[in-house]
Amino acid sequence: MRRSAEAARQKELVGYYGESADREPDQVRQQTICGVQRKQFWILFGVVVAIILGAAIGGGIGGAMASRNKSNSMPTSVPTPTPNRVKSSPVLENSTLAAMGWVPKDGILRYAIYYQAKDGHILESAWDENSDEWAISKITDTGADIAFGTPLSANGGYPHTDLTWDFVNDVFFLGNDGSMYERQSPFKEQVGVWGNDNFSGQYSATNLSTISTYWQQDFQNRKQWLAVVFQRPGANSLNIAKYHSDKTGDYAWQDSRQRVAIQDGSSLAFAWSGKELGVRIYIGNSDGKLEQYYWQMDADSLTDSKTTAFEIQPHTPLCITNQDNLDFWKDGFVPECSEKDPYTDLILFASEDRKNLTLVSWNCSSGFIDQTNAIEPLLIPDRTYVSLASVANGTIFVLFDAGDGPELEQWKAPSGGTHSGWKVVGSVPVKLPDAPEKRSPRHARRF
Ligand SMILES: *[C@@H]1O[C@H](CO)[C@@H](O)[C@H](O)[C@H]1NC(C)=O
Ligand SMILES: *[C@@H]1O[C@H](CO)[C@@H](O)[C@H](O)[C@H]1NC(C)=O
Ligand SMILES: *[C@@H]1O[C@H](CO)[C@@H](O)[C@H](O)[C@H]1NC(C)=O
Ligand SMILES: *[C@@H]1O[C@H](CO)[C@@H](O)[C@H](O)[C@H]1NC(C)=O
Ligand SMILES: *[C@@H]1O[C@H](CO)[C@@H](O)[C@H](O)[C@H]1NC(C)=O
Ligand SMILES: CC(=O)N[C@H]1CO[C@H](CO)[C@@H](O)[C@@H]1O
Repeated sequence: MRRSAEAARQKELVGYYGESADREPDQVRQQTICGVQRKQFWILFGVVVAIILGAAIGGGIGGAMASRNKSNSMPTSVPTPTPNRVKSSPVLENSTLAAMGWVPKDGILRYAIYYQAKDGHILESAWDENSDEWAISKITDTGADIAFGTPLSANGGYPHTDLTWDFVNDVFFLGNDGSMYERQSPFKEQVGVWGNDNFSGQYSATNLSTISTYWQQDFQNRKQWLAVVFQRPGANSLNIAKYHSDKTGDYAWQDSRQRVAIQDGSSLAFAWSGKELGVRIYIGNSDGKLEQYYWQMDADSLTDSKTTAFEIQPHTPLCITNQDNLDFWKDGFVPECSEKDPYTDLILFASEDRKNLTLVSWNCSSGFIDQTNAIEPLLIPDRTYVSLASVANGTIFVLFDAGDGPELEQWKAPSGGTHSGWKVVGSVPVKLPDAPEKRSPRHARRF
């Protein structure tokens, strides 16, 4: 599947939709593109979905604050008090997590994970399959407007659904007054440079909002949709901002307000879609239950709601990854619905005290099933789950606090057809290269 091929070394072109609003997009742009030698053509059959979505849910670490005052318990050994200890983690205690995974033109799988440092900066841990190493860097500028504990979501794609462009990473976050930003790299054709792109400043969300994004690209028809879901003040609604382009042009961001029975501060997460024009989205409904909707992109409608029995509180860490059942189903019974819905959604979310996680799977033929026993070996006691983020094909990133501030771990779900075999891939470094390595408080430094 992952053919390594030499990508044509092409000139980078002007930044994506980061320019003036009423330009003649593709025709004008096309001439620039034609000036570039394309040494290779990439032909994609069918709908190629280049989606990477990250959902991250904010909020404080309620469980960590829980009182240990057990008045009627037996006197036990008192843990050594550590009142003013500086935690060695450089990550903000209530940071959210966003993740994206993609296989670009060079055929090398990559991941990028985003989280917030104690000084408010947003950091990236980036990995590629070739080097198998993580590189940590800052993606924001000193003095940038970033809310502490901002929700984060990350996504990526090829500008103009055109593979001759460089793949861009997009990170979404909130400023202090609630306005939303889209941080992009490469920015205006400069590799390694981050800048605020066109979505920035156009919308604002409540300080309770979660942000989740979805980017679907159809290279055969040169069509794409980039969607950002968030909440504005006021109960029972969800906002979806949508950017769309096709062969004839690209259209300005527009948003719709969906009236659904949703919690204020609901956790929000997109699932991977097997369909061209629709995608599932998960919310916490106003009865405190996890609920699934189907969002039809062109019609902007939220339909086909399925309420589950699973309880979910506002801001609960929540993420969804997918299992591809096609190979599994090929060998046996193939449910008719799998043609449109080939994936199993693996839905992972924290308990109210954030000390535990629940895993639920869903697919079109069997509905929702509690699979928590499959992840039990991975649930180490005395961890507080701070945030969760996922990429496609069963990879999940877990931000937890075991007493020394947030730490990051990578998990992998089994591939389709089974639920057993979850494993911890390893820990993901979160310290900037110039950060002190020593854990001793003497050397600890505030970021
Ligand atoms: C997920 O799997 C699909 C199908 O095999 C592949 O095209 C895609 O690149 C994979 N994505 C990631 C992030 O692993
Ligand atoms: C996150 O923590 C920071 C620093 O402790 C605090 O200022 C901020 O209000 C918190 N944000 C949320 C959303 O809890
Ligand atoms: C969110 O906004 C409300 C109303 O503006 C304010 O009372 C509250 O303190 C804010 N919360 C945070 C975490 O900033
Ligand atoms: C976590 O939840 C599962 C399922 O509800 C339960 O079996 C398990 O004992 C819980 N673990 C902890 C540490 O509370
Ligand atoms: C979904 O499909 C798979 C087949 O791969 C099946 O084993 C599984 O039990 C189904 N249901 C759920 C909820 O995962
Ligand atoms: C393509 C697109 O979304 N363009 C927008 C860029 O931003 C301006 C406002 O700053 C909008 O008016 C454009 O529609």
